Order: sequence, then C-alpha cells, then structure tokens
Amino acid sequence: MNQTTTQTQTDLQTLKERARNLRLDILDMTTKAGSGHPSSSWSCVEILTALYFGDILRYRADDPWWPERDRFIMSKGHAAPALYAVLASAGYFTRDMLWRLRQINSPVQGHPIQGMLPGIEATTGSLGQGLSLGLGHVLGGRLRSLDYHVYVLLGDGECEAGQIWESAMAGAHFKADNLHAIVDYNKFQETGPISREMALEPFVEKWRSFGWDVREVDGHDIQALVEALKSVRAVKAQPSIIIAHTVKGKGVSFVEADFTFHGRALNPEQAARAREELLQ
Ligand SMILES: Cc1ncc(C[n+]2csc(CCOP(=O)(O)OP(=O)(O)O)c2C)c(N)n1
Ligand SMILES: [Mg+2]
Repeated sequence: MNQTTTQTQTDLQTLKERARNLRLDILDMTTKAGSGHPSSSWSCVEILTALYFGDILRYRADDPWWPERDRFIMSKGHAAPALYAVLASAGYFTRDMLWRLRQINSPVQGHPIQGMLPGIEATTGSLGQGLSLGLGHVLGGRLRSLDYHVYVLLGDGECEAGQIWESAMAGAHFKADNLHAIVDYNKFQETGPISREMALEPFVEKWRSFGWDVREVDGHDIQALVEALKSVRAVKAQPSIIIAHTVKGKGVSFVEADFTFHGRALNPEQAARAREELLQ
C-alpha cells in the first residue's frame, strides 16, 4: 500500500468516526429533550459529515458570516439535531449547547432559526422552502460577484411540496450552476412510505426533465458522497442534484425498522440499546 492510499484510508476512518460521534450526540440530545427527530437526523449524518469535514464546504467557524463562504441550508429543518451536532463539531459553538435542545428560551430550538446560533444560514422547518432560499443566495451572490456554492439538503417527503418544483424550474431557468441540492432519499416521510403517501418516482427523470444535472449515490458511503459533492461544483450552466439513497434511522436497527419513530425520541431503555449498537 503506498502512502497516498494509507493517508486516504486514515481520512476515511476519521470521517466515519466523526459520523459515529454525531449519531451519539443526536441520540443524547433527543433523549435528554424527550422529543425531536432522531431517525430523520441519523439518516443524513454521512451527508453532513462529507459536507463539513470532507473538504467540500468553504467555511470559517470563527467568522460565520464570511461573505465568500459556501452556504449550507438544512431545508428538512426537523433534522435540526444533526445540524446542531455537526456545527458544534465544526467549532461554531461549544458542545454544551447541544444539551439545551428544545428547552424554553434556548437558542437550540426544535427547528433551526437563523441568527440564534452561528452557522445557521436559514430558518427552516416549514418544509419546501430551502431550495428557493438557496437559489436566492445564488442569485444574490451573482449580483455581488461572489462565486460561493450553495448546498441544500431536502427530504424526500419534502419533495412532495409544490414549492420544490417551482424552485426546480427557476434554478434551471437561471442556470444556477452554483446551486446543489441533495435529497435524503430514505423512502419514508412522517406518516408512511413515500410510495404510498405521494410517489416521487421516476425521480431521476423528473429532475432531468426540469434541466438539472442528476446523480445518485449511496447516502451512507462517505467517500462516494465526498466525490459526488465535489464533482457537482464543476457542472456548468445547470443546477445539480445528488439523490442520496439512505435509510431512515440509520445505525440503530429497531429504529430503521419502524417509521413511527419519526418525531419520537427514544426512551431511556431504547437509548441504552441504541448506544450499544452505535458503539459496536
Ligand atoms: C410545510 C410542512 N408540512 C408538514 C410538515 C410536518 N412534517 C414534519 S417532518 C415531515 C415529513 C418529512 O419527511 P421527509 O422530507 O421525507 O424527511 P425525513 O424525516 O424522512 O428525513 C412532515 C410532513 C412540515 N414541517 N412542513
Ligand atoms: Mg424521508
């Protein structure tokens, strides 16, 4: 094995370790709060790890409003615990903040609020709006001759919202090649399987027909995510989307198997079992 390969594997190992720690933080935050969305948060842990630690996003945790920063918008705002965990891990604020999730008057609310904590680019939680916000950032950057990139994480259930498809049209119309959507395609929304509630398929073809560059990836394969997130930056004259195939509740078997964990924290006994699985 040559040195480059060894280095890459070490990096990948570090990223996997980070992902595991984020899962543990999400478990602890939501269990302590007694509410929140652990399964939606675990679903997107590798995506966030790749973005923040895989050398994708340009950001300065000590200068959160640096004008040239890349923007990340957590459009599926109910996965706020995942966002808070990754921002703390990246150094935007201290980890003790995490344990204030969902407390009255806490800046760590159940859904992210812009301005409450450094690193939160947008107030989200009302699903369907983040892609439009992202496009606004791209067009604003154009006016100011800033070439930052904007990544927006969408839920698959969220893609049932009409506003997503307005922004899909507008993004292509404005040739927003600095706009990159990622869909956390875990095949479930709040009340059941996407295929039953409001089918999205043929999903890839839909985005292509709207004029987007589309690629699919295993949403838990950090290396594949890093490559995809990097390569979309080179797309010209059209926005891009990465459809990341994921498992809702990834990492904890009994949560993966039960979509009713949406919006439900684990009880202390379940949390202990989850911790054991995550530490295996
Ligand atoms: C406009 C709007 N309608 C309904 C809801 C309630 N809601 C919260 S999460 C959710 C399901 C989202 O599913 P998905 O986008 O697939 O996210 P996942 O949790 O699977 O990652 C719904 C319907 C909301 N937050 N906003
Ligand atoms: Mg979903």
